[in-house]
Amino acid sequence: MNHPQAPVQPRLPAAPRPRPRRGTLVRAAIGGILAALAGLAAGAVAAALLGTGQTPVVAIGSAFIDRTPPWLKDLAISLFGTNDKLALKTGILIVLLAFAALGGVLAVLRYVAGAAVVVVLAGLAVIAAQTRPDAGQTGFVPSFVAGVVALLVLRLFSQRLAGLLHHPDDGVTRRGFLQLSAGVALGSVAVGALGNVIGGHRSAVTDARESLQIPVPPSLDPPTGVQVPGAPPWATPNEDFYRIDTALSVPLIMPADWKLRIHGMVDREINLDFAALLKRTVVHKWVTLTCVSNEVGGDLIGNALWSGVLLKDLLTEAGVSPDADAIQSTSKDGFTAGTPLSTLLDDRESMLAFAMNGKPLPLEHGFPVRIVVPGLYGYVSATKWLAEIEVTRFDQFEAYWTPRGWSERGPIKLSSRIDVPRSKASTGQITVAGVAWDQHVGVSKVEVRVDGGTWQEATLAADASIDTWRQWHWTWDAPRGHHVLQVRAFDDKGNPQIESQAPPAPDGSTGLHSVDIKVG
Ligand SMILES: Nc1nc2c(c(=O)[nH]1)N[C@H]1C(S)=C(S)[C@@H](COP(=O)(O)O)O[C@H]1N2
Ligand SMILES: [Mo]
Repeated sequence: MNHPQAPVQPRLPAAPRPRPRRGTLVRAAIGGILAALAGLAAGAVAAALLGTGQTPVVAIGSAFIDRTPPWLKDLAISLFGTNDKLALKTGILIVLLAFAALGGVLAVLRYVAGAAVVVVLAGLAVIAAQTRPDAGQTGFVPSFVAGVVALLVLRLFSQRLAGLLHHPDDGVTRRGFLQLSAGVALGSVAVGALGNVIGGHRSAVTDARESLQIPVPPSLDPPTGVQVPGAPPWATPNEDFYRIDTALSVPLIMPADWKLRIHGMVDREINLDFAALLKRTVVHKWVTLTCVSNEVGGDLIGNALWSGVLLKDLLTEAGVSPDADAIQSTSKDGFTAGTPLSTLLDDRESMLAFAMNGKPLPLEHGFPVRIVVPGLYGYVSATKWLAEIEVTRFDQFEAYWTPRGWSERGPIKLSSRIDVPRSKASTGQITVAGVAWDQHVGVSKVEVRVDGGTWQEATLAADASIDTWRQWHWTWDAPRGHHVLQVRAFDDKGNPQIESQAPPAPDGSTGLHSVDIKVG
């Protein structure tokens, strides 16, 4: 018997993989390069807007410099002299673009393959940026933005060019490629130019800051402070100082352009420029700044030596109306704070500060002039990039955070924090240490307890003034196992800090800082 005839399957030869023509590959490589340039331009704008110098090329370059052996550095300097940095950047750019060209070619054959090249390059830049000591929280953003933009543009190119694989002579696709290339090139130039303008302005302000001559404090040495390994120092270095503000990009103000107007309920309006400010009597004072958003145990707090001019002197000169009870201070970027006049006129030395730890204010911390008021949270007092002070009444205005759910007044609350240990310790005698603060009130005692046991008195470091935080330490004979350490502070009158837990809003967190320690 015959088997029923199986239907004949015509055996087609495998479809010939289109062999890309050289012209198509060249276009693909150009597409890859243009995608990378578009990404780099976007990254430059992001870096300029964020006020970090961390463009993707700079990030990679810096990481490279950190890892360069000395002999290679010497060789580079002997080859390129003072142009060694430019040479490095050019070199990095060439290597990046070479890989981008490869990515472009791969993307036409298979988009994911090309995309992978972009992801690896951008990923390296992100890692490089984020491992810089000055990365902050946003250091990675420009490289990330660059990667995303490059991926999108690469996708456009690969879609356009895929057609040419099959129909190499398709004129429409070729024209499409040309149009896309021209568009991306023009767009990148425009965006890159924008980044340059913003970045250029920033470097002009940075240069002005670096060449400023300001009255220096007699000493930068902290008047107090014990350094326990692992705990933050008593004096917070500028680059470690927490930063909180609503500014998406750092306001850039040339000292020569800075002006302050003090007006409102005063007898005489005062207009000050930076030179006039520096000619006045300058005070230098250690003050611990705290953010109202600081959670119990949090790190939105820092201590610095501020140099500036007393607000009391300026306001007295202006002649404040007896009916006024507040100032509304306004920054260059429109942020406002409402501060009780009493805290500016009493003896706490509230100031218009122009220097932080002996250096002109860093751009992020309010360059060229900000307010510092001991004892008040930053949101009701510490206006950075200061532009205007209006003497007024609290019933006449609402400052920035008040309609947003935060209290009109913001005196700092008594609080304390454990800095070491935070999670692990070895058995035996160990040092438990931290800080306690109640600015312009003062801390008189700190106590520690283990596993809810009896409170034991810690040793306080010498008192600098009531306007700074106070370090404390306590020796613990730590037994093996899991233990809970807690701290509480007392103010100058012997009142303990509030133990009940409250979140930061509306006027500052309360509760005791507890840490779980694994001893062993
Ligand atoms: N111009 C301006 N100043 C500002 C703010 C702001 O958003 N904009 N935030 C305030 C808040 S909430 C705090 S806690 C302090 C933080 O100062 P720092 O960033 O120098 O630590 O600045 C204050 N000054
Ligand atoms: Mo804040």
